[in-house]
Amino acid sequence: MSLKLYAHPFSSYCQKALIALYENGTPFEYRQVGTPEIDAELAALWPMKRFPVLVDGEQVIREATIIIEHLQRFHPGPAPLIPDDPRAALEVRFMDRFFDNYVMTPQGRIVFNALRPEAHRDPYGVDEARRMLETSYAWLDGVMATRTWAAGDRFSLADCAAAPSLFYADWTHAIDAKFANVIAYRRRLLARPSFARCVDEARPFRPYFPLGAPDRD
Ligand SMILES: N[C@@H](CCC(=O)N[C@@H](CS)C(=O)NCC(=O)O)C(=O)O
Repeated sequence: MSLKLYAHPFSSYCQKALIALYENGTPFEYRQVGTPEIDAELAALWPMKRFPVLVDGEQVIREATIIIEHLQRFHPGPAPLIPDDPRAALEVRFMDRFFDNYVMTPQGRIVFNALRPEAHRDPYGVDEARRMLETSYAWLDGVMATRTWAAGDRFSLADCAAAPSLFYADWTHAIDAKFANVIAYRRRLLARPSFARCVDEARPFRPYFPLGAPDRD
């Protein structure tokens, strides 16, 4: 097997890449981080020690978005996640950036703050992150009023980013009932078999969620 993925089932960015692999039934070897041996392999591949990292023969691909771009170009399957049409592709890439920068990032800020020693916590930063999530939910609610998937009618790279972002963001800073389109979209994502599989694979790790995982998906 030529593809190896360094990942962990509970990691949002790993789920993003896994959705793309599962959508296309792409075979790969799962190198699950969290053991000294695999962590050392990851550190040798990417000193940032962030995951997912994909190894394709001699090539090392870092960053979930680039992994999905790589898979589409070099290991295409039945479910293309970036459209051929350049305008449609830009919308997909824009929405992918939206979810990473304005949902996943503030969500992570709140979670990482909870992991800090008490004396180094940053309540001002957490407030800022919560305000950004509120702005993101409100903007996205308007966008999703007319869309099934993040960039239109077809499931794409943007939905790979959206699924774990909204999943964990709702746990971290609940999506208010007034954002009914976002809530309905999150439900559609949970029902998508590729993401449902990620959620199931991550269930055993829920006790490790730093803010305390709610008793629901
Ligand atoms: N920008 C990276 C983010 C990757 C990332 O932050 N991954 C987290 C797991 S969700 C990680 O590696 N955490 C380990 C750490 O922070 O030490 C991507 O898009 O792949």
